[in-house]
Amino acid sequence: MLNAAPGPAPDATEEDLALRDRAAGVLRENDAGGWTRAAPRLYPHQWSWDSAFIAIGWAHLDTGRALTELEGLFAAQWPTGMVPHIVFRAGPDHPYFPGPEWWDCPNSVGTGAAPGLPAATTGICQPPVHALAVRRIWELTPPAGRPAIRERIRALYPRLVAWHRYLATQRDPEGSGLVTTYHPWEGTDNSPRWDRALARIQAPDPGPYTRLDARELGDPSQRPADWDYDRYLHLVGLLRKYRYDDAQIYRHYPFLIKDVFFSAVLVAANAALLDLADVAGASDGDREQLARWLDRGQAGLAARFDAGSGLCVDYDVRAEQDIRLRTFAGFAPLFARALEDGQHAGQCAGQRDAQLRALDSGDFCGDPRLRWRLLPSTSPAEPAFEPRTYWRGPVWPVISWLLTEALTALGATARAAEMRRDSLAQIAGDGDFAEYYEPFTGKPLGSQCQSWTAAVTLDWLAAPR
Ligand code: 2M8
Repeated sequence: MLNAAPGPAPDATEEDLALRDRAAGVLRENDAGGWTRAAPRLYPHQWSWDSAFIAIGWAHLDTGRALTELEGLFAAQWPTGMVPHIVFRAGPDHPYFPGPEWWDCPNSVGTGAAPGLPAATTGICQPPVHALAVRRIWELTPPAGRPAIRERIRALYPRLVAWHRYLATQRDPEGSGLVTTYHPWEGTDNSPRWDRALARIQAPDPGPYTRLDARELGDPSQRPADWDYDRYLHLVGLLRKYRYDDAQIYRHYPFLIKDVFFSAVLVAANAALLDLADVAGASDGDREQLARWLDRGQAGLAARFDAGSGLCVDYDVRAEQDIRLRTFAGFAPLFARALEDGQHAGQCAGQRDAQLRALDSGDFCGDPRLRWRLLPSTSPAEPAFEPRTYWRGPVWPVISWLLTEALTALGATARAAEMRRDSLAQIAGDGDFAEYYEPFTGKPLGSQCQSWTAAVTLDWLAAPR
């Protein structure tokens, strides 16, 4: 556990306290009343994994408010158990493209979701960070607040289990322990991990559409290309055609990826739900099921580990091909935080050391050109690397946060502390809680006042330096 008490760390400096105030100010400013905009202008709605990180930030200010964030998100959960990637809550004054009409989920029959869908949503999902957030909320709840928070966690817990069940079954019909993703928007949009799979897709002209993102940022080079967007929209059209029915999608749809990063988050999240089992009064059946999913996930990641590179390898289900690229996702076994105990301990100990070596190698954090020794989203040694373009090179604080948590859990506490210090220095520098950072110059990029950046800042600041 990193931060056992709410509030700033006991050894916080004046600068830390000022940064904390600013981070809290971003969450308060983006608070839309029980839910938080992912960013004030670029992302005006409620995003799934953003909400989880945001709840971690809120937990340092008000654990009740933190839980409200997740309760609102899970109120939009689909009958299948899927937690949608966006809940469109902002209303017409806050335009976002593509909006609910592109997804047309209320007319989806395959899921049985419509017409009883509780909210306008998209029809895909994002990494399941939510259980990590609930665990943090519980850790930070002061004794006097525990009875009320416990009741609310008890009520939310079955929804979390249903969410994990959806991922472990509908998204893994092979029982491989690895989650199949359907769309680049299921986490790391224009990561080069998807390039080959997208290049195979013959996207017919999607017709005229107006992107708001590039206009909002004023610099299209920081965003996915139109080539990407044509394919993203084409894939949404296909998902609509298959009525968001997982069985149909699996049969006909062209973009199915065993995503090792997404799978790793599920492993860590299953462990978090097991940690919360007593608090939530989980049944024996749920506990056994969660332990099985955790074990299967760990085995699935171990099977995708490449000893030569020390990295974990995604798999393109349709093309039946490995996706061998040096990106942050290669550290999936670290992100899973489950390398030391359990059934696969022997196998995993070797992987842990290899991963730690790869992390600080010249391909990643050991590249001498880096402003800070922080993990870039794509290795600068990779031909696809672009230092300013979204998930193709920049450093993302939320990924750094998942990594510092993982390193701490795995006992690499000195490296975790260094990464936390560097991340805080990065955020405290230029800019205003940027979405992502140029790895060589440290320049803030993307949206400013990004909620999840402020949220992880609050969490980092609560840990002793
Ligand atoms: C980014 O994705 C959205 C689409 O979902 C976009 O580019 O418009 C990604 O970084 C995603 O992971 C994140 O959840 C979202 C909101 O921060 O923005």
